[in-house]
Amino acid sequence: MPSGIITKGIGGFYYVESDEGVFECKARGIFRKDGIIPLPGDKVGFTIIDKDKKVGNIDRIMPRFSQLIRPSVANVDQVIIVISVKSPSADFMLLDKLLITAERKELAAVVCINKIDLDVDNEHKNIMDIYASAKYKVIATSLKKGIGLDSLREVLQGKISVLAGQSGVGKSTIINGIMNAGMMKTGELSAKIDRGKHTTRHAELIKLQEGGYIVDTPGFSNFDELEMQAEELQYCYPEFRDYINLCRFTHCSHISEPDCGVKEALSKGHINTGRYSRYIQLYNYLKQKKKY
Ligand SMILES: Nc1nc2c(ncn2[C@@H]2O[C@H](COP(=O)(O)OP(=O)(O)OP(=O)(O)O)[C@@H](O)[C@H]2O)c(=O)[nH]1
Ligand SMILES: [Mg+2]
Ligand SMILES: [Zn+2]
Repeated sequence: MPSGIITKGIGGFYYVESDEGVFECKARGIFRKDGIIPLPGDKVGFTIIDKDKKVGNIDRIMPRFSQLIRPSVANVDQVIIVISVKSPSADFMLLDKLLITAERKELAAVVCINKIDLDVDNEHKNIMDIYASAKYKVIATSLKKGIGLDSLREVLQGKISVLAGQSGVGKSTIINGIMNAGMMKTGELSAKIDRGKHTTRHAELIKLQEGGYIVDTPGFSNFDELEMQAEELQYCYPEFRDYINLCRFTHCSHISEPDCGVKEALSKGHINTGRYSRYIQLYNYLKQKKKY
């Protein structure tokens, strides 16, 4: 049975990319009965109905190793969280919330600081240090100047990646830039239409030349509420992990308890104060939310 990967689904049709080309497939009723709806990113087995017209039928969906709800994509390997230093200025709370969500879903996360051409004060160096010390991979890019595209391409290669982040930071521009890299001259933004507008309702896997797929998402200023126990939040901070077992109390919240390993690390500068203060804000928010 030929196999492939669903790149998009529209109106009951699924586009399956395989060694023999892209097939327009329907999914047999059994999926509906089982409550499984095929998703972009699904690895599938399919039957060829018409080889010339490239029409087929999906018979099997391979087990998923991950599934995102928004966007609805299966088998995502990593999230690339895009921020910009200026226009719009970086929303660190949104960035941290997206990183926490990635941790909760056990997805790898990469921070991409875009528009560094506007960053006259070199603020991005500082942001890079903060998130690198929080154990994240950080890339600085300027699509306008064509900076950082090689690092980005290296990170994306062979993986299914989702781009996320605030509206206007340059997610769609990054995808267009990666797609036209060969044709795009330095200092010239791609004139291609905004893909984001087309992916608002239907997530689409965009194939990369060097292997792998990328999924655009429309930006948001309001993030989904975090859904977890306040006590679990600490485990979503990779830079806390080395210090949590040094706390005197097993159930230390790392806020007001004495002999706290995390606060000790904070005072020595091993943990960033901004990250830590947003941790407290989110912790209090989650505690408070539970009462209602
Ligand atoms: N100066 C500068 N502008 C950029 C850069 N990258 C993108 N832009 C511009 O930023 C604006 C927003 O870019 P988009 O790619 O539409 O942003 P987006 O993140 O997809 O936004 P949403 O789809 O609303 O979530 C556009 O006018 C881009 O030309 C960059 O590196 N430098
Ligand atoms: Mg967009
Ligand atoms: Zn502690």
